[in-house]
Amino acid sequence: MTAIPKSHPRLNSLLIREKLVNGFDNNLVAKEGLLAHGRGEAFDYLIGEKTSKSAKEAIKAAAIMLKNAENSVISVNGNFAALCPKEIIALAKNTDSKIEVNLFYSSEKRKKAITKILKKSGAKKIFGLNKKSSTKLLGIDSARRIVDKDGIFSADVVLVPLEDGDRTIALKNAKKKIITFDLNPLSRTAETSDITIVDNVTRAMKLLVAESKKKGKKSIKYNNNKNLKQSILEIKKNLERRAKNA
Ligand code: PTJ
Repeated sequence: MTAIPKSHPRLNSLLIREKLVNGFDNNLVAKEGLLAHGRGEAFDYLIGEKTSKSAKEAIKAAAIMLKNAENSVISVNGNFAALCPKEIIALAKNTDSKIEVNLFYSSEKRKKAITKILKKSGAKKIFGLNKKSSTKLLGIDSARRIVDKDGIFSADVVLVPLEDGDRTIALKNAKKKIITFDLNPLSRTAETSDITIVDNVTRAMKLLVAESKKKGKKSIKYNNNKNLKQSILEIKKNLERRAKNA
C-alpha cells in the first residue's frame, strides 16, 4: 500500500481509490469495477466532489421510498461492498430492507468475499447466495439475471448502485421501483431509474443513512427527469465557474 500524504488536496478521492484497489486485491471488486470507478472519478471531478442540491433532494426522496416500500431490497455488487459495507447494514436496518448480493461478473470466490465483509459489518441474512431459491429475471444476458425469489424477484423497490443499464431496464419491465447511485447523469441507468442520486456513493450513502433515521415525512414531490436536468445544469455551472477562474 502506498502512503498517501494527509495534506493531499484530493485526499478523500485517493482514499476511496485505495479502498477499491484493496477490494480488488481481496476479491471483492472485479477488474471492470476498477474501470467503472475511474469513470465515476471523472464525473465526480465535474460535479466538484461534493453533494449537490439536486442529489440531496434525490436522497430525501429515496429515504421515503425505501421506508414506504412493502419489500425493499438493497442490491450489493463488488464496488458497493468495498466502499460502504457499514452503511449498507445501517440502511437495511433503518428501512427494513433485505440485502442481496447480485454481481455482473459473478463468481463463487467474489460472492464469498462480499458475504464475508457484509457479515463482518453486521449483516445477519443475505439473499442471493442460495441456488435453491434463485430464479431468472427476463431480458438480461449477464449473471445479474440470477436473482433470489424472496429477494429482488419479489421486491417492490430495489436500490441498485453503480448499475448497468440492461438490468435497470429489466427491473423496470418487471414493475419495480428503482433507486440508484450514479455519478454519470447521462447513463441509461440514471435515465431509467425512478430516483437517481447523482453523487459519489461514499458521500451519498452516509446522507441516505442519516435521512432514513428521520421520522415524519411520508411523501415528497419528486420528479427524476427534472432532478437529472438539474444535476446536468449543476455540472455546467461548476465548469463555467472553473473556466472563469482559469
Ligand atoms: O461487482 P460486479 O461484478 O457486479 O460489477 C460492478 C460494475 C460496477 C463493474 C458493473 O456494475 C458495471 O460495469 O457498471 P457500469 O456499467 O460501469 O456502471 C457503473 C456506473 O457507476 C458508471 O456510470 C460510473 O460513472 C458510476 N460510478 C462509478 N463509481 C461510482 C459511481 N457512481 C457513484 N459512486 C461511485 N463511487
